[in-house]
Amino acid sequence: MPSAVIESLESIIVDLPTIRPHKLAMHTMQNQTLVIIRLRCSDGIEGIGESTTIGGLAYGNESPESIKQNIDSHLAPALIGLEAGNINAAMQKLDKIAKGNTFAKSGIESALLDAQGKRLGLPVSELLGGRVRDSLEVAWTLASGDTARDIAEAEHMLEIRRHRIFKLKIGANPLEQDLKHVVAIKKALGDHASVRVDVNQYWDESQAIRGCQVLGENGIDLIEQPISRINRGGQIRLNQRSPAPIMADESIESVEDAFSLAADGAASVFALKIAKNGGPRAVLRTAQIAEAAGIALYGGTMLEGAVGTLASAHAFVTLNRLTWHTELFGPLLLTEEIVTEAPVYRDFQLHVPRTPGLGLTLDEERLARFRRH
Ligand code: MUC
Ligand code: MG
Repeated sequence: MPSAVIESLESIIVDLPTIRPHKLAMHTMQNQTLVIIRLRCSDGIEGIGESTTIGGLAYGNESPESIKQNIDSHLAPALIGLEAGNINAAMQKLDKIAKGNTFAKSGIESALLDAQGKRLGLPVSELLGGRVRDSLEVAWTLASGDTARDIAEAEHMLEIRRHRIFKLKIGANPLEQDLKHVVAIKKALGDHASVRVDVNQYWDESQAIRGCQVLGENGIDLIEQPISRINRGGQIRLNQRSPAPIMADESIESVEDAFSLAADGAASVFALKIAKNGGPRAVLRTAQIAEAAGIALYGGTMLEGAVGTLASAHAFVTLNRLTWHTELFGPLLLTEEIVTEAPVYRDFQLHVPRTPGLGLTLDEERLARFRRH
């Protein structure tokens, strides 16, 4: 049987409404923009992927528009005619012709895996070596900007058994105000919930010394990216003195960043994100570096919709230990989906499908309605 080749690769920008504004230190999301990848192969199989970021260029080096432009002008033409099932060859070619661009590459790697899974009748997790669990515990982010509203939201999530881990987005307000907000939420939820914070690099080291101390003393489990990714010395010092563990997020923009952070002892937990490593296979290389260095793992998100969320989930279910669980709640922040069957969240967990590929089908009508023209 002649092997299938890649015939075309389309990138589609999709704008979807969110259930409420989502306040991060650097940006307040009023909606979310996805970049959906459709990879068509000569055997009639289509693979889908997603390359999504947060807040245009506010979070990372790629925006939805630059992702689409770089795929259309550079990455897609390089793939046409290549063997669709040889994911190593395809991704090596992309790495040769394009530096960085991990968000764009992540959507493409996901689409290649989805297509190959459908071709072989296997879920993506099995292409990645096999799953060791079927579901993942999922944290929820409290980011309404209002303490009372956040507490009510958390209590509701506990009651309906959807989440019992909460991440609070802080850093935009004065330090003392943020600390009061976090401590009030932890006090209200008590031992029923794990409460963590994400500062998104907004403190300087002097603020972080006090911030980490107060949060650690008040039962906050985990502190994500308290200071700038550029201040490596500060990250090393905080990792040594903070009473609560420090997690690296923005500090990891590539697998090589993960290696250098591990070598320097700059964090004791890594947030794994397919978008920031270049795909579900690439993120597992960062996981392996962390495992070798004794660094704990957390399954992160760029607030992708169903496609990017399940591409992440298929990678995360293959991991030996995910000490800090995941935050794969992106689809739950959206009021609309562009797939026919939404991912299943039940009993604090995301349940990962065992059907071929990612286990998703695009809903053509909704895709047509929400795509940007
Ligand atoms: C981030 O900085 O981790 C993940 C969850 C959330 O609410 O925002 C993201 C991005
Ligand atoms: Mg983060």
